[in-house]
Amino acid sequence: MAHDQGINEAGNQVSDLKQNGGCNISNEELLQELSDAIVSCKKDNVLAAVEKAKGQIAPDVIIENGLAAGMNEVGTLFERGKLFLPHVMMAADAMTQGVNALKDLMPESAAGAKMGVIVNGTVEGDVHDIGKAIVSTMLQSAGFEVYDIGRDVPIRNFIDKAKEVNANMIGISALMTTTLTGQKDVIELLKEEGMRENVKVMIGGAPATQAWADKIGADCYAENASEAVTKAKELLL
Ligand code: B12
Repeated sequence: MAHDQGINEAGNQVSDLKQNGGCNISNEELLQELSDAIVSCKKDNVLAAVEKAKGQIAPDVIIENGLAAGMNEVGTLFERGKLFLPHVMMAADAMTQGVNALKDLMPESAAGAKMGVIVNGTVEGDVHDIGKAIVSTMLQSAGFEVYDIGRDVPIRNFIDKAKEVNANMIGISALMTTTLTGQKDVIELLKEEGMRENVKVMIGGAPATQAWADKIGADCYAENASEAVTKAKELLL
């Protein structure tokens, strides 16, 4: 079964590293190992790969080009029927733990409030929060003050939280075509509340696109967390 193959591949890679003492391993190989570890759906493989890579590769690159790349592969295997929901849940849990193991290396900037206040969450009806959490972490380490309001968040809560913390921007994640309209609903409610002029909106998530952002009147769309940081800086600084 493909799933077992994945586990074996990642397991072998971990033991290869041990054999050569972790020396002379290229960044490319380490990133591949991180990705394979996610595909193995095993937390221990992921944590071992993160431990190995973190002395050599920047945490944001480990996350985007290693772990997230593996998660995308998991998505593809899931779509092809080669992995099943329990595997995806295990991979998601391993991914979250891998990202958590890197958080200490991404210190919060003291600049926070000066750079801008951002409320970030995943829309109502949608429990996917791995990508959104990565975006929050990267925005925070770039110096923004970030309020991550979680997943499956009612539309009204985005607005209430933005009011409460006087936010300059709202980030809205949606991972399913069926929940994408939640991004539009947040913008509509912002308008109704007379807040649209003062609060920028950034959208993201796999089914979101620039064309969708234009259609619903979002200020920007970002494809990944690094781009989210670049675009937030462009809009808020
Ligand atoms: C992991 C996963 C899960 C996990 C989620 C765990 C968690 N805590 O998040 C679990 C197992 C719980 C799950 C459940 C379900 N899932 Co699911 N899941 C996935 C999977 C495989 C990967 C998503 C992921 O984490 N990717 C890795 C991260 C790093 O990438 P990302 O989320 O895209 O985030 C990046 C960018 O998009 C961007 N970004 C993300 N958010 C934001 C926000 C802002 C503001 C910005 C600027 C950028 C940004 O930056 C991030 C970092 O680079 C996808 C497949 C896929 N290809 O996406 C399916 C997928 C999203 N799931 C799907 C489905 C259908 C479901 C379920 C309904 C179960 C089912 N019956 O199959 C339930 C949903 C229940 C619900 N109501 O929400 C479908 C959605 C189809 C659709 N309608 O569009 C997908 C596409 C799989 C598929 N092809 O069928 N899932």
